[in-house]
Amino acid sequence: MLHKLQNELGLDARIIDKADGVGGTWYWNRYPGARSDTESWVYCYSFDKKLYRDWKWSERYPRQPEILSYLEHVADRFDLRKNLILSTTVTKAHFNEATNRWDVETDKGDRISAKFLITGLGLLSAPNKPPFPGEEKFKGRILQTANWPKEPIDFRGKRVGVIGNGSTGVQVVSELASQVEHLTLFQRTPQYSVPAQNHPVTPEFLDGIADNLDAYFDRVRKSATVFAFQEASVGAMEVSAEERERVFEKAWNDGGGFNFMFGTFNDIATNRESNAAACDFIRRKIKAVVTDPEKLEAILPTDLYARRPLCDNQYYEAINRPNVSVLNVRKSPIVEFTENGIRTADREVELDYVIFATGFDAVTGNFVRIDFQGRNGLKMKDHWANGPRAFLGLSAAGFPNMFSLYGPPGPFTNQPPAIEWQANWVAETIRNINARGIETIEATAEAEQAWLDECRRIEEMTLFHKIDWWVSGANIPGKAKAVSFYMGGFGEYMKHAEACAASDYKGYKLALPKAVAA
Ligand code: NA7
Repeated sequence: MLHKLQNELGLDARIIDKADGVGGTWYWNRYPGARSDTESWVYCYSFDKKLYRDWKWSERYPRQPEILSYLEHVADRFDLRKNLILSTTVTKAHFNEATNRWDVETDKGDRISAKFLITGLGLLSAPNKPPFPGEEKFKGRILQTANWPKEPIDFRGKRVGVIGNGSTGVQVVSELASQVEHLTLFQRTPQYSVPAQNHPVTPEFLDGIADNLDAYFDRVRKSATVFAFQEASVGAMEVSAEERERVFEKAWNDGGGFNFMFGTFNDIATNRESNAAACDFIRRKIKAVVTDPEKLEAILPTDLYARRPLCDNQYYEAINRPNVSVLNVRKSPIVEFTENGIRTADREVELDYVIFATGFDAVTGNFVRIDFQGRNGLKMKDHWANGPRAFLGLSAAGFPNMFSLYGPPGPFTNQPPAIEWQANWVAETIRNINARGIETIEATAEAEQAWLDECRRIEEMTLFHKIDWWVSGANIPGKAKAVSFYMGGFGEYMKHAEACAASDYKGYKLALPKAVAA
């Protein structure tokens, strides 16, 4: 976004970030095992052919340091650092109706006046750390995956507890199990995970994509989920049981969580019977690896397969190791931290480290932590008290000249190519607005409501809606159950946003300066 504004539109633009470097998610999440589970060659920018050709990813699923180096490289390459304000937190951003500008304040005392305010706050960036009694007594060290220290930690010979087994917990457990003396997983809800099947990638393979970059990314963006794999067009119940088994087996061997959910059949996330077939397949695979009956009982999922699909590097093999224990904390909850470890309802576990992999106050978390105020004193946290609402996920009614990249309720996809597309859309909108001397662009309440209704209509057709998890806000006690995403696929999302721009921004109100309008 900054590249577009600074280098293409020639605007005076700044990024403010609380971290002391670029990278966002990949700055903060430095935990052992952290890596993308999207193919590297679509987990990157596509706007610059030379950049795409020059950067050679080493693996199918790159590790956190490699992704962070890429983002640092991009910041240097496009001369972005001169407009970064780092180690700085935005505390307040109020729309000033007298000047039609945003007045932004930071914890460092900056006062910035801006015509446009664009957020890139991340949907999974406000960490959730549930409080447990007695943490202050614990003599070991408490760590949080989403706020991991920069210095390396040697876990060899240590007793490590991990709380949480989502994408993050699965990566931590898989990475640390063979290093530590003993690892205890404090697990609430077992999940379905399939192999990642990570492998090195060759420069020739990446060059092949670079040779047809526009066509390749055009196909990727026109898909529903914006991944590299071919999405399925057939339902699981439309084929024979033998064919279903063959397709699942192939996806298992090809690897990738999203591939397993969306590349096998087109109704795993919408049809209960198809979903049950996928669950049955994965459960059989888990049973073939986890031989200890007690661990198997703890780790075997029974819910719908309708959360963010996970993939792993030998996770179930790690669980099966003799130095790994799994405790079911739904049955026997964590009562407190003690001097020496964690006490659950039925035992005390001695630990040197406790790692919280307990997820995020997702989707709206960072929006409600900043004092955003639109017209008539409207606070974002009040506007969104019952869940996020914003036309196209980009613009909330009452918040003029504000755009949220990958804001809610927006696309549910592999993010980088989708965000890049939105950044282009926002840049073109700003170019248009400025060229015409328009002072404000503001989503109407009707367009915002219609978009939310459409998001709800689609989400209710999916099984994702039947589960209590971060997508619905249910992982945070007291948070309103909400519709957070547009689940109609990115291809359809682009059509909505393109139609909006082509109709001179139907769904937005455009206002000329008062003097001109009069
Ligand atoms: P997730 O997927 O929200 O997982 C958080 C995990 O932490 C999950 O297993 C939770 O269990 C568990 N949790 C949360 N609170 C508690 C308490 N109080 N006690 C025990 N266990 C708890 O977060 P991730 O970071 O793994 O992944 C989030 C996204 O980041 C992911 O989709 C990727 O896109 C990147 P629960 O399932 O709620 O029972």
